[in-house]
Formats: sequence, C-alpha cells, structure tokens
Amino acid sequence: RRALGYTKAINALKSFHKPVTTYQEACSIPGVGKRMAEKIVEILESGHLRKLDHISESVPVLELFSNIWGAGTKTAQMWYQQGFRSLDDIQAPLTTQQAIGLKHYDDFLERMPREEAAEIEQTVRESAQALSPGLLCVACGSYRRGKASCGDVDVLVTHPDGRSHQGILSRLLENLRQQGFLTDDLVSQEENGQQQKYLGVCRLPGPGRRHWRLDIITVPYGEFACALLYFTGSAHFNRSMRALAKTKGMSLSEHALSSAVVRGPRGLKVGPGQVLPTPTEKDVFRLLGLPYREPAKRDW
Ligand code: DCP
Ligand code: MG
Ligand code: MN
Repeated sequence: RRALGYTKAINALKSFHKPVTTYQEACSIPGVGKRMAEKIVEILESGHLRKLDHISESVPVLELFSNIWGAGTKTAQMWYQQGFRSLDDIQAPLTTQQAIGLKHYDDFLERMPREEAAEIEQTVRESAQALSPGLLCVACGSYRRGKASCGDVDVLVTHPDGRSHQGILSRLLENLRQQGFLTDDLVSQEENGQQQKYLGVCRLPGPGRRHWRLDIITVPYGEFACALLYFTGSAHFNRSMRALAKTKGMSLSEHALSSAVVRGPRGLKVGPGQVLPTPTEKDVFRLLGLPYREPAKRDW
C-alpha cells in the first residue's frame, strides 16, 4: 500500500502542469498528502531525502533477487539470510520458474519496442487462424494502450461463435512450440472459470532476437468485452473501475459486469449479482455511467 502511495504521488507530480516549487503547491495536488509534500519540500530544499540514508544495504540485493521472475520478496529475503549477495551466489534449489527467470534475467527486465510486440501478436494470430480461421487475437496490455515499449505481450483469444475458443489453447501452444517460437513455459495453463491463461517465453525467428515474455488468454465470447477491458488495463485503471463499480452497487471483473451484488456486513460479498450484457467495452462504460475512454487514456 505504501508503494502504491508513492507511485500515485510520482505520477501526480509527473502530470502536474508545472514544476512544483512550494509545500502549498505540493499539497494542492490530488494524490499528494501532507507527509508526501514534506518529503517533496525536503528534496526541493536539500536535493536529498534523509529517509533514504537509513535504507539498509540489503535493499539493492533484495531488489536484484526479487527481479527474478518467480521469486518474490520472501524468497529474496531467504536468499539474503543465507548469505547470497549476487545472482552468481544463488546456490539454493530453484523452482522451474525461477530457473527460467534467472536464465532470462536481463531480457525480462528489458521492454520491447512496440513493433516487436506487433510481430509477436501477428505470429500468434497466424498460428491461431490456421487452427480455426474465425479466431480473434488481440494484443492487450501496454501495447493496446499505445505505449512505445512493452514489458510483455498479452494476447487475448476468443471466437465469435461462442464455443470454438474451447480447447484451443493447448493446440495453439503446441503449434507455436513446433515452430520454435515458444522457448519456455512459466505457467502452463491456469484456469479461471471458462478462461484459460498461459504465461511463457517466446522468440521471433532470425538472428539477434531476444527472448520476450508472452501471455496468452483464451476467453468465451460472452466475456470478451470485460476480458478486453481487464487485460488492457492499466492495473491502476482497473482498480479505479472496480472501485467505481462497487460504489454503484455493481461488481466488475475480467469475466463480467454484474449488478446488485448482495453484500453482507462489512461489505462482504454474500450472493452473486446478475451478469449484465456487455457486448463491447463501450457498454461497460455506459452501464457504469462513464464516458468512453480510449485505451491510450487508461493509464490511471
Ligand atoms: N492486470 C491487473 N492487475 C494486475 C496485473 C495485471 O489488472 N495485478 C491487468 C492490467 C494490465 C494487464 O492485466 O494492463 C496486463 O498485465 P501486464 O502485467 O502485462 O501489464 P501491462 O501490459 O499493462 O504492462 P507491461 O508493459 O509491463 O506488460
Ligand atoms: Mg503486458
Ligand atoms: Mn502480461
């Protein structure tokens, strides 16, 4: 939660129309509280934040370790306690995911140019449409939000006939594996109701190509709009949308927008709501009483 507070303040500062020079000005920015404003003023006046002097020497090492895909804060702390200080030190048995994360450590911290993401989307699309010509494949995430660079590619796959998405993921993966396009699997198949998700690693053909992270999600057509909205993000935007839905007595997920969720004491969900028909993203915005927002305007 604290990290989220800092992220919000940083983004608020970045999008403020002018450089901030005073405490009052800092306080006036939505997303910047009094204590954050004090820190901003300290940096303005001294060029430094004293709080940072007391950060333990473990912090950069923990950051190094937790940047391994599949290793979280707990694993990083455990390794630190075992005396490891660099990636080469790590002698513990690694999970399959961590081993892949370590192997591609540098590649996974890079962001790919969006042109490369477009090629990856096209590769998945061609492979999918060879299996069933009507399959829709859309790269969501930062790519759909129009970012110049992407941390991974998030391809959403569905079929307008409402059933041909079923069982397609494993065949698609097999196809992509045979081409040598998929190089490692991180999470082979995660099921979430009728949605299936694959997290892996791919590489485009030709010399000098890097390995990139690729996610593929198959969804039933009835969930397409809500899945598209969810996987387009950003994660911050999704959080605001869900919070807004809640204030209107609705509930929004990657599956559906539902009305009249029955809530018990302390706001806990006790009964399912009724799924509202949302053929397109625009319907979701409309039902929430919001003007439509283009993907490029969904960072927050
Ligand atoms: N998502 C979310 N909450 C999370 C993680 C993801 O709502 N905790 C949604 C919003 C994201 C989308 O899934 O936009 C895809 O997740 P990514 O982690 O791939 O994020 P992005 O594609 O937005 O950014 P990046 O360029 O780093 O991949
Ligand atoms: Mg992404
Ligand atoms: Mn992703």
